[in-house]
Amino acid sequence: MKKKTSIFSEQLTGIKVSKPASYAAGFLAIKEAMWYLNSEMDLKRAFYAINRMNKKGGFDCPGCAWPDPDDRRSVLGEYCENGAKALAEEATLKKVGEKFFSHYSIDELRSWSDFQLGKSGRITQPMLITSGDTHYRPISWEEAYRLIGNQLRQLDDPNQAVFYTSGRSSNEAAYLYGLLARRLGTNNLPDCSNMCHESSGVGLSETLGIGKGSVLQSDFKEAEVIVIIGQNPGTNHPRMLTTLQEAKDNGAKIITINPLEEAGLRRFKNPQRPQDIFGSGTAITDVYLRVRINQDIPLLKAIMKGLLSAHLQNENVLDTVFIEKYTTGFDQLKTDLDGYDVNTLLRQAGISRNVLDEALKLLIPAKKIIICWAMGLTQHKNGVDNIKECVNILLMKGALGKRGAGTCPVRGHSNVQGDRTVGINHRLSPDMASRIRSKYGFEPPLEEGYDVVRAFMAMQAGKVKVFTSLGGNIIGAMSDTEICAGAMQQCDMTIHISTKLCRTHLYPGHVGLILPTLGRSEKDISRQGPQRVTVENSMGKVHASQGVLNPVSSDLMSEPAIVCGIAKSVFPTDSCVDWDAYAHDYEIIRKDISAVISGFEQYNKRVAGGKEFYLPNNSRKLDFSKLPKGKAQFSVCPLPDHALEKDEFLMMTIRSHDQFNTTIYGLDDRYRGIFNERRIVLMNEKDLERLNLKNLDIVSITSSYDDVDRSVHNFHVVSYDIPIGNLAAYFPETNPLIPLNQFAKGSGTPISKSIRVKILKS
Ligand SMILES: Nc1nc2c(c(=O)[nH]1)N[C@H]1C(S)=C(S)[C@@H](COP(=O)(O)OP(=O)(O)OC[C@H]3O[C@@H](n4cnc5c(=O)[nH]c(N)nc54)[C@H](O)[C@@H]3O)O[C@H]1N2
Ligand SMILES: Nc1nc2c(c(=O)[nH]1)N[C@H]1C(S)=C(S)[C@@H](COP(=O)(O)OP(=O)(O)OC[C@H]3O[C@@H](n4cnc5c(=O)[nH]c(N)nc54)[C@H](O)[C@@H]3O)O[C@H]1N2
Ligand code: SF4
Ligand SMILES: [Mo]
Repeated sequence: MKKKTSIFSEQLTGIKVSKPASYAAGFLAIKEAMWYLNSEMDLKRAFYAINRMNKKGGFDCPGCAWPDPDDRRSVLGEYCENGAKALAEEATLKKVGEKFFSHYSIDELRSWSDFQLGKSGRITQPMLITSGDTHYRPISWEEAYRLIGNQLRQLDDPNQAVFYTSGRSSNEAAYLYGLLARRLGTNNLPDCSNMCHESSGVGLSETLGIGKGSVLQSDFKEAEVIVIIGQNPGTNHPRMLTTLQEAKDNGAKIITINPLEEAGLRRFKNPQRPQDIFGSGTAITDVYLRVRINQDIPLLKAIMKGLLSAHLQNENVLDTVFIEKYTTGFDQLKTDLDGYDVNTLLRQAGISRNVLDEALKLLIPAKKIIICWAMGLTQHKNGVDNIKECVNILLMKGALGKRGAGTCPVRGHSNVQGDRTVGINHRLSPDMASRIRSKYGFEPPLEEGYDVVRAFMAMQAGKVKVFTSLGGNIIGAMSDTEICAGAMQQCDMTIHISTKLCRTHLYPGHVGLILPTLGRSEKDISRQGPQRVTVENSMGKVHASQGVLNPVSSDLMSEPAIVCGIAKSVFPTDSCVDWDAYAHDYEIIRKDISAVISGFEQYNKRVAGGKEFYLPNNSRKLDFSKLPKGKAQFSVCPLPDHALEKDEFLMMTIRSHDQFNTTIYGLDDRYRGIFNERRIVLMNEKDLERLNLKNLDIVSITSSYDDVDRSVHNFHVVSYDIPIGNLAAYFPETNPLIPLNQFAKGSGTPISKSIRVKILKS
């Protein structure tokens, strides 16, 4: 058996543990936010920026995609602890320039942890490295574009180029980037969605005809029951807790489905409510279903069986009028459910009958139900089916297309949804293809391009010559870290448009370029004057974002300008696209988006003067005319089966409270009671005993797929309240355990939440 080991630093940092927290936020959240801001910049700069974040006329938080309130903005500030950390990380005054790169070789930097890499500071000028070099060195923008142009013009086939996007770009930059790829002739546009909510996109599109959620933030105020499944909002979408608190004030009940009892889902002390700071706050969850990892399908089936049998006794439980009018496939679903025994389903899910009954007691009378979910559902082999089961429940109850009800996939990166809407997709829709054709007069490629997994498989096979990334840290974020890093080094050229140093920069192709760009919080002033960009939040609302800080370096370019610079290096005189005009005046970009992307009519006017608008959403209006039978689809999904060996566990890779994906803000995971260490694996006490391990022992974690062992070493095992047979550890450190060919059926999302592993004492 071949053994693979990790390329991440395996150094331990000195763990401390305490009891997990019993609530989220509170006064400590304010203190932490201030501490982080102060550690990266002076308080004057910090206050100036944070008071303009998420405000009309200011800039959009570079953290998650949770929406700002529709109606009012709090005078105390519209941000959370983790939004402040995101700002601190971006607006830091620490810099990595020529001196830094001439001092540290890439070999040396590879031995650094992601925490150390990220904390080194903002990249201030374009950098170049070529085969055989030990260090990055500065290069001018002109020279960088010249190299890129030569390389891209030389390709035998445009499909030898890949254009990756992370979800922090603006609509304007993302639109141009997609246009550039298509102008070249490729749909190779993988993006972070492929590792994230792709399963939601596929599951929702197949059942409801749109890959986005249906609810608005205001729906939470009217919901009777909110289900939160596979999501940890206290850390990853902290202001969602305010929305949930308001929902509870209005009488909503909350059912949580999660293997871990996350602090934010237990209780919330709103830092903006004095009575919460000094009092006990709001209990969030009413019924907590501690499901075993990836056993949501048996649990959801048990819930559906419960609803069906309640309906037999009282005909008001299911919305039969809705089912008849708007859906298809209900009879097949009923027949399928008849084949399962509730007790067997519950045993598989690890849930007791009593707790199921408590959840049913809330769901049976409810007419207005919202289901919220995130990575706990999408990053499994059956990620798409997980989403379809949630849709089944909503359709049975007619909980769609009315106030207080619907689907709520909670998006990750702040503009990941917008990037997709404006064309970052490895599939080009016929509608957009024909609009590109008529707007620009060139023929866009129609064949499907690579998603992230396929891009790396193609790279491994030597089929990719140029890899470009618009943000992100693909080597840190992807599965099979070593394989992917090796594959990327085989490219002729890698081009990374980035704000900060990350692991991806350390595995360049034969020619490696880093092109430094402005962050959201920074002023973007082109020769036409100050520019604004636009973004779309998790609920389909589009609004403007304008930076307020002076850029950390005068040598930074905006993302739209860089994309145009690359385009002009390939097409110096382009008769189809006026890249020069786009680079300097984003109103022109938006005007053309109006013509190419449906839903953006009169774009400039609709975002002028702080205005915002919602994009069309067919599932909100119960219009399923684009689906095969013109109706929403019920689905029949099989049960998951992991066929674990006796000494194997199922492991989920999750986020600590002090990280944003591969950006490590700090080494604590306060709510889970873990401090100063990221190399940990959470394990049930009974499993510790069974393996003869003591709390905090050092272990290795190994996965075995297709006869290949992949191992990571030096992890503290931490005794934790997690289901027996399940483990949890942080990503990215555990990404080397996930084989590239293990991904969700139908969506290609790596199986980051259900990896089969063994634990060995070191
Ligand atoms: N501060 C901060 N904010 C972020 C991010 C960040 O890293 N840091 N990342 C952003 C991004 S890109 C995204 S996609 C989102 C991610 O937001 P989340 O999806 O909330 O993030 P994860 O930490 O991956 O947590 C998933 C949750 O799912 C649970 N879970 C895991 N497996 C299962 C399962 O099989 N079934 C069920 N029911 N639950 C399960 C875990 O216990 C955990 O509570 O957050 C965004 N916001
Ligand atoms: N095992 C495991 N793996 C996972 C996940 C998991 O739960 N488990 N989650 C997956 C998910 S949900 C996601 S979304 C992906 C995330 O994958 P990515 O989006 O690729 O990763 P990030 O860590 O968010 O990217 C951070 C980098 O983006 C750059 N950056 C930051 N701001 C900007 C900006 O404004 N402009 C530009 N150009 N660059 C910027 C910085 O250089 C920074 O280092 O990871 C996935 N990987
Ligand atoms: S909830 Fe998300 S978008 Fe809002 S301030 Fe916090 S991190 Fe930023
Ligand atoms: Mo994500």
